[in-house]
Amino acid sequence: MNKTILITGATSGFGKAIATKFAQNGYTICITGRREDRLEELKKELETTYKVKVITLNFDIRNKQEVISAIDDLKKQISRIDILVNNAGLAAGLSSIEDGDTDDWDNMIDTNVKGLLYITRQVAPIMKQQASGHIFNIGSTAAKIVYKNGNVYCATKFAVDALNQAMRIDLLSYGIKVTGIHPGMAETEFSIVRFKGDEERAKGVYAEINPLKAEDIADTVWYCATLPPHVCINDLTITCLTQATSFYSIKEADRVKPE
Ligand code: NDP
Ligand code: 8X3
Repeated sequence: MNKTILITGATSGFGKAIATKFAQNGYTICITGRREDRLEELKKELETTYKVKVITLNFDIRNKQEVISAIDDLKKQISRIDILVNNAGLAAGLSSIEDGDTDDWDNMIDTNVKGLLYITRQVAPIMKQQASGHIFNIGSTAAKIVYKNGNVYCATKFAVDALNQAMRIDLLSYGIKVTGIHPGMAETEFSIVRFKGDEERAKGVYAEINPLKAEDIADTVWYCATLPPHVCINDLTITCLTQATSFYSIKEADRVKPE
């Protein structure tokens, strides 16, 4: 049976890599994001290269009505959703709490927490009716340990971690797997967004650590999604070799290399 995956925030980074990985493996791909041109470009690329069906859903996840309409539209085009990847999210700014920009706070809370909830509220009933499905929630190492100036971003990811645990309990009776994936530093557009387009500053975050790549996260999601039906990975933290937690990391050059 042809399987379907819905990935939020697939116009770049993890979401795009996950869409590509599952397209390579024959899934019907549903991708969301605000940048319509990027959605259309990815659809064309995946359909041409992998001969799979790709459905684009162009909306802002912070807008509840847009989320409801998009999933209603999607239901007219597909008969089931096997996997939901709650990936869309961002960090905006990096400031001490007394200096924080409250618009940035609203943006992070509305996207990372409320957006994830809006989508899940529409998709979970479909999986419940199927009595099967797999929800991935993309948290972060910042969901486990808070770091300096990360305050509100970390709080949104702690919320994702809590919701991941809660969803697994609520959906336990319906054969729905719920998996939290918690990546450490990965070079995507994440830091460019966090630093409001300052590409030099963003590059500096990853310059000396040999960071994770988006494809590493796609491979991890694929691994979790292809385990036997009775096995559910609840929670998985993944970092590059030079990072231990959201707090401790070293430079690649300082790592002791084998003789
Ligand atoms: P990117 O910036 O590369 O991708 C973010 C994606 O989220 C884009 O596709 C973007 O699409 C989408 N998005 C953001 N805001 C909205 C919105 N309001 N409505 C709809 N879509 C939105 O970053 P990553 O791939 O790195 O980030 C993906 C997830 O991984 C995020 O939740 C992030 O917090 C998390 N993460 C990232 C880490 C990293 O180091 N990179 C580490 C740990 C977790 P568009 O702009 O087109 O709407
Ligand atoms: C993204 C990882 O450490 O840049 O969640 O906040 S970090």
